[in-house]
Amino acid sequence: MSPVDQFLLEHQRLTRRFFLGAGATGAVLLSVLPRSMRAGDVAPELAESISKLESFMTPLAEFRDVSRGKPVPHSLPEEKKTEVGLTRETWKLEVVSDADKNATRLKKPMKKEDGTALDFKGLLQIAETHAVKFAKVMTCLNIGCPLGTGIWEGVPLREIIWRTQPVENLRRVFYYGYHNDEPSQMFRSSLPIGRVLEDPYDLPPVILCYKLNGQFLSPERGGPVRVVVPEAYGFKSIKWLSHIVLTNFAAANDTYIDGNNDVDSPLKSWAATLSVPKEVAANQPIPVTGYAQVGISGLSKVQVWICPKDKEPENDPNFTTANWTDATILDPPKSGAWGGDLPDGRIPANTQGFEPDGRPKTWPMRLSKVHWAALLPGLPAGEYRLRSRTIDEKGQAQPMPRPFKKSGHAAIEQVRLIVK
Ligand SMILES: Nc1nc2c(c(=O)[nH]1)N[C@H]1C(S)=C(S)[C@@H](COP(=O)(O)O)O[C@H]1N2
Ligand SMILES: [Mo]
Repeated sequence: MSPVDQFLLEHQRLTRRFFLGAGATGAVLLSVLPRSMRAGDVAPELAESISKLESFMTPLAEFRDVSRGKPVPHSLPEEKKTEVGLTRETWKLEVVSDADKNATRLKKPMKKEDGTALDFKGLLQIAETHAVKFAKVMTCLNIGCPLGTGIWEGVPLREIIWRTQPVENLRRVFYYGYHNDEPSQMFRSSLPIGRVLEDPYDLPPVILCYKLNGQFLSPERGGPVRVVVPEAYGFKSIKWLSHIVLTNFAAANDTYIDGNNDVDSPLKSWAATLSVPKEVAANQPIPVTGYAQVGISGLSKVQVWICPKDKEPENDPNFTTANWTDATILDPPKSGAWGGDLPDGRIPANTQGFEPDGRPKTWPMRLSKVHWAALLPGLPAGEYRLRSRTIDEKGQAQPMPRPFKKSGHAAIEQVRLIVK
């Protein structure tokens, strides 16, 4: 028997004793793995679950789609796409100011009518000297689970804005994409100009994105060109981009405001399970895996807690007094194992946040989705609730510090577990 298995067995006995002695509310969780797991160190039950985990980067065909429109623009036939500028050959971007009397003054707006709109070739020319790429998880503010993690490549939006030579009265950037020329279908978003011109807190820039995981952006992902806002929920990352309006209006006018959403909310940290056995035998260790979105405040821990059904602590809706135990956050993938259809499974050169050899500079990497695992000790027969939560780098436990649903999912997940 390996030392880890021995350790496990011992703790199982101890934990069971603790559980029986402490009564039904006693927490019985135990994490047995060192923070950094090496092959051979992992209990076989857990090793199997870990080997079945999804790759860190999402294969292009597995990204989930959140697109509005009747019809959704990416479903248009090829001739129509060509006609309306949804191909790389015909794409055009207008950058103008609005018609307000205190309108932003631009010396060189980019307009279709006078032939100054930006085309795809022009964008790639700017990319030759200004392209950036960074890893990011795309998450819808209104849907619980992330849509996909990838390396998004593009030109910083400010490069385009500076080329219009704005002079004064510029406080906000509005932007929208192709919407079947139907005003009611317009899906728009906005940012304060400051966020576009400067990157706070070491964030990557807001980009006009034309590649995902090294390949030109597909129509479904918003190609030819979409905006990608690194720290934001998906609704800020407008697809099929066609117009940028520079304005002196100071307030947001995002389409998502209409859904009662908090449109100034950056990504939150939170955890969920991926594999939990539905039913397990009594006194058998229980392998569990999951993921965590690493929000703006980072991730210091993922914790798990298993509780007999209906034995949750009273008057403690966030279970802060429960006996949470640390799960193991998995190490970054080895070079060659990043997935996501990246050539050779490697991180491309010059990706922000990564060393030249492809190792991430920090871990768990902010604005991405990482994986975790835990081996729960065996339990007596009964029905249980398994929960997981994140603790961010400031020590704040999920769902705090921002528990409200309309600023993005943060609720603590609960999963049913039957021990027979
Ligand atoms: N033009 C346009 N952009 C859009 C949308 C849309 O419906 N139309 N949906 C937004 C929303 S709500 C989300 S969550 C993301 C989803 O990106 P994805 O479809 O690439 O996963 O795109 C955003 N960009
Ligand atoms: Mo969304």
